[in-house]
Amino acid sequence: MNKQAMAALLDKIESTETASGNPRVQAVVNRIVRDLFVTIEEMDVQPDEFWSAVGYLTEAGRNGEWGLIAAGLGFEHFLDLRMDEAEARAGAGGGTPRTIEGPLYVAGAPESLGSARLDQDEQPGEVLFMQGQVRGADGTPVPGALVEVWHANHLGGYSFFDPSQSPYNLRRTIRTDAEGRYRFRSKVPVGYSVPPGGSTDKLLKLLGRHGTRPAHIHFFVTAPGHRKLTTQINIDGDPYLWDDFAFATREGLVPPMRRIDDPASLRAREVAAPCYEIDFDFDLLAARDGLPADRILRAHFEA
Ligand code: MBD
Ligand code: FE
Repeated sequence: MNKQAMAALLDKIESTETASGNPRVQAVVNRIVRDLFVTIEEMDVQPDEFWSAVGYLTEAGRNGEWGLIAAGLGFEHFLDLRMDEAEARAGAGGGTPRTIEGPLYVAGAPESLGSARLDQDEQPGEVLFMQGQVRGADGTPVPGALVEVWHANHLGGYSFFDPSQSPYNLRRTIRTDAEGRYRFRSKVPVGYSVPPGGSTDKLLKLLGRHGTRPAHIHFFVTAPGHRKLTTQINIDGDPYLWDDFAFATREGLVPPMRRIDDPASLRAREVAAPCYEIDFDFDLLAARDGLPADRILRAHFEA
């Protein structure tokens, strides 16, 4: 189409905005509309295609899949890379790498001091112990830090979103002890896959992609005076370890998992079959002015 006519229409649309609006929203929306006009023009998007996209976006929202789509299209990891760069520019690099929160956190998990058992439902799977220390930027332990942990079950399902599990199964909040340590007992998780036939699955299929994550465990680590850390660890050896549909696997977040099978160790842990153990410490950055917000505002469910 005629370039001047397109520019004239965009100018006309923008000229209807007034100072009673929000300048930030105006600037961002104007940019997105311009970019989409250009996409439609250059890709010669047909009306059927446009309205099919509108129908798709509507259905995806109705299905509550926008968080999944944001992860699957790489937006959430992109935001992480931008935060990393902003911190590095401000001279605040280092610490345990962050990685995406994902759409399956649920607020309000039961809290305990020092240690917790996450697997409250009777379900199959190998027993996993995980433990470590929370440390500040100077390397000193952080007592009283909150370690929020959540992960999938042996079928890749998360409680709350998977109605077959009881509320808060495999979700806990652990306050670190006087030495800054946390410890939990749970079951080795299995990788999550997007709901078959859902909006995310449909889109990924059209892109010729899979919708599977490698097995992982999510964490929020918070303590006054420190930056909130949002991260995950991966279960080493998962076939999807470096083929995550959400692009969240990072160097430094794949700790070794030890197999424990000698009878004395199993007895000491009150476990009947061979189990696994992971050691992982969290190194937090110091909170200070001039860094991007670390407590990301995002809608959360509460069971
Ligand atoms: C998950 O478990 C997850 O962590 C992400 C990011 C997306 C979908 C499912
Ligand atoms: Fe997850």
